[in-house]
Amino acid sequence: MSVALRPVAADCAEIVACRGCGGRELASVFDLGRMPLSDGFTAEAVRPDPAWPLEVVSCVGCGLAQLRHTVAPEVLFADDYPYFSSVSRTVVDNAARNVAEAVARFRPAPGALAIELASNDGYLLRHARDAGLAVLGIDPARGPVAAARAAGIETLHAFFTEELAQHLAGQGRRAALLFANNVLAHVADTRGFVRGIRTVLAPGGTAIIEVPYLRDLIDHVEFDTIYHEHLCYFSLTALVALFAREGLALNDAQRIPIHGGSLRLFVQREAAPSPRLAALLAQERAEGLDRADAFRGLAGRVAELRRGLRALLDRLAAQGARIGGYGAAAKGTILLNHFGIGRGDLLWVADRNPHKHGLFVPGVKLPIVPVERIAEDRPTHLLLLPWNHRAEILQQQAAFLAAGGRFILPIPEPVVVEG
Ligand code: JHZ
Ligand code: ZN
Repeated sequence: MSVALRPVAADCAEIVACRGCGGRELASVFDLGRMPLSDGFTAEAVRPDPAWPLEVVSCVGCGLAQLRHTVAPEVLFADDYPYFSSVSRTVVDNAARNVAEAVARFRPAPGALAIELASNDGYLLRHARDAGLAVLGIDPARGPVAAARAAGIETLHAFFTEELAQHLAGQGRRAALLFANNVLAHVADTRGFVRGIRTVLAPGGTAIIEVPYLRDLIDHVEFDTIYHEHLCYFSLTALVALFAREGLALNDAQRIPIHGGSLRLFVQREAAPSPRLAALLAQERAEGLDRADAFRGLAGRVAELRRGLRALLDRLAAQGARIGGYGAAAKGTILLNHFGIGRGDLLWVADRNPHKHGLFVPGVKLPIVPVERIAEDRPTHLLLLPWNHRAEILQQQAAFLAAGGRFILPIPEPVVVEG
């Protein structure tokens, strides 16, 4: 492990140095206090859920924003990890486009190997296989791995580490294309993970990595994407330095709308920076996104959001509204807990993922129910927690809207949407 840690509890440790550069000067920039685990859904209706410190610090040396505390990965990504990528059409469509564009641009030989780190239920590698590539998924969560295997995608049930990368490279299994979506921010050993990518990349190969973009988090007040699973909040500046330190070149980056705004990174062994990359880096410098300054004002905007949403819910309740939650997203756990929205405010949270039904949102203990309950209980309003899937969900809930139902969008400011 290349990160210096000081244990603060059995399953929680504090970093003493930056995850990216090892620098020791870490400035506190945003603090949510103690929060339950965002994906820690359980069937326990009463007993309080464990909560852990959730504080963002910014490295004075390299500008990398990161959590001060690391909850043990075995606790975060336990065997009952409930996230299945294929539940979201937006996620699957984005993956399909990503693969098609990568094949067209980098032209891997037919039958060349595509590896995906955190391959989940095979939502991306299915498309790589259909494009004529050999595929190998790697993921630590049992349920999604079983789903991927059932779909015929060879998948290793494991955390991706430098050791695993060496093992694969030793077997001659190196990737012409390596995909890693929404996983780099999740790994505690950031540098070891990047070294693993270097090891498992074939000569001439390209790693295509998607991460939520700090710029979008700040611009759209997406504070609820700050949770224990997300250890880093990346600017492009910090990413370029991170890869360079491990002998890789971040050559190109593209902004994409997924998950509230992400970066798609193109990483290779040889340096060949694109003009697009240079422009994005210059913009970060001009706007202070490469420094602790990025977070200035965020806490105030979140407090304002909280006041606005609470006032809206209270006003609606006073008018006799019956409000449900839609989508038991990880980010919803943070929004509900930080804003103190619970059983007194919402009937339940409806979700399409059957693995979450019968469980409770951590902390606030709202029950998670199938989406059919919307038609049965006929709430007047639905608070949309996965605001990132807004278009898909509004379309899917056209009948609710047509019957006079309304959605409440919490971010970047509370608004009520009618059909
Ligand atoms: P969604 C997850 O966050 C967890 P979450 C993780 N830590 C991460 O990094 C990001 O993804 C990328 C439901 N739903 O995608 C399914 C419907 O019910 O915003 C999910 O429970 N109906 C790995 O959990 C939740 O909403 C629908 O039509 O915040 C969406 O969660 C759709 C589209 C979703 O990610
Ligand atoms: Zn640093």
